[in-house]
Amino acid sequence: MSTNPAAVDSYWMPFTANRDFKENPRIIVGADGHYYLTEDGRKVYDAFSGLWTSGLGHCHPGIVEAVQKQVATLDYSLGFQAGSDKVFELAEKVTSLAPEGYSKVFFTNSGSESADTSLKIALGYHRARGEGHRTRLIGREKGYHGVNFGGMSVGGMTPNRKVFGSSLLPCVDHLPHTWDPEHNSFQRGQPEWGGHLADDLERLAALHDGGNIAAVIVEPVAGSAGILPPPVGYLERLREICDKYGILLIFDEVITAFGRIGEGFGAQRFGVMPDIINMAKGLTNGVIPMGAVMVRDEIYDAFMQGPAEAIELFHGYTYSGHPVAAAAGIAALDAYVDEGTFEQSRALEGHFEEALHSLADHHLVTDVRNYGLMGGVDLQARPGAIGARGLEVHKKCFWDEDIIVRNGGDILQFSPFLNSRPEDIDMTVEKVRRVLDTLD
Ligand code: PXG
Ligand code: PLP
Repeated sequence: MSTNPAAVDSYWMPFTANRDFKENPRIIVGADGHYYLTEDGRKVYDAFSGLWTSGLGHCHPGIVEAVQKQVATLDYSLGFQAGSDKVFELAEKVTSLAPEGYSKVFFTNSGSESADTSLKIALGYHRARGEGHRTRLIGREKGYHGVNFGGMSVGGMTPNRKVFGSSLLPCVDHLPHTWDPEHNSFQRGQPEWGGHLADDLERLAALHDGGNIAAVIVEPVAGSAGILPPPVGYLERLREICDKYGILLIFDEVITAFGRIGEGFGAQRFGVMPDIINMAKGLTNGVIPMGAVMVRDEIYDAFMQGPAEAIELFHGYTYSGHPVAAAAGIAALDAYVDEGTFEQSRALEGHFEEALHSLADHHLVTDVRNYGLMGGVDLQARPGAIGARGLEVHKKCFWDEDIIVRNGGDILQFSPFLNSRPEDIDMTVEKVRRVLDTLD
């Protein structure tokens, strides 16, 4: 059985080389636990756990049951001026995983929407406090905050920006990224070198006056750009400088939340508390699209003024707090706690690091980086064909080794299930090495 060619042709795929894909489509029809089922009847191991989404594995029984029950009970509820019981319950559960001081959650449908929501909340917060002149937003080179206009503007992935350059938001600057192969290649965990790069925020504060800057947004560990852990002291320094000038610090934890780096949130792992935390992906284990923005109490409180019957934040999505997504979220968060998922993830880190770095001796590998259960392996680009070698690894892994390995250009990315077994990690690395050995 195979999907008919007209159907394949009808779909414009996201972040995909459409013409190349359609020559030999990789179509997935089912999933169970740590495996996908392909259209040609193979079981394919998922070494990327969805798209960083599905740390508990696919079709988790507790989540499946919660979704099935919810869709038959309350399929949709308006979320403006009324709301489903499930979304309130989920909000409380999210805050229960957070450090003290974060007691309010706004729901979105994706990480991209979370990014734009967080930037709007930052601007609204300053304005509500009489500092509406604080309009400048600071992102970081190689940052990824989704693909909507706000997130794209503060983001720093060149291919995602270049076509839209003249339409990006004004009043945005970028901190330098922290990857420098001369100083921190083949680094295990956090690099010792690079903490000083946070001081660039002082330079921007001097240039614009820190009092004009609304927010700084960073991923605690940059994900999409190829897994760039923060240098030692870097996040602490950002927090200090933000405090000095009254700038809000936003952590985009779309990847790093919910156990990917061994805690509920990366903020806890690094011991650095931002003002706003963005999340998505693991919030529902990827089962139903959902994102969220969690804020410190004083941010919410700043909006709560004026007549009590007036809307405080003119922002929201038709599907904000969708009851079926909320039910999936509740079941996912319960599973994380009941199954000890964050502890499982933390216990696997050391093995994952060793296994991934065993690829360092391969002649095509130019760097290996890891933090928590996030891993990146850089391949030497084929001359004149950037990204071709990475895509070839992805395709050969799929067809010849029955495994999904994600490539972002020539960077192989690894996002093992949080409840993987050590032998699953070894098998992944073995298969990747076998494929690398076939490349010219
Ligand atoms: N912020 C961060 C930090 C992300 O990692 C988004 C925002 C956007 O989320 P949505 O749900 O709108 O896609 C992301 C998403 C990869 C990969 O291969 C990473 C993402 C998505 C797809 C693939 O690294 N990150
Ligand atoms: N476009 C139009 C014409 C709409 O009516 C709406 C929502 O009502 C939107 C866009 C926004 O859609 P969503 O709330 O799903 O983001």
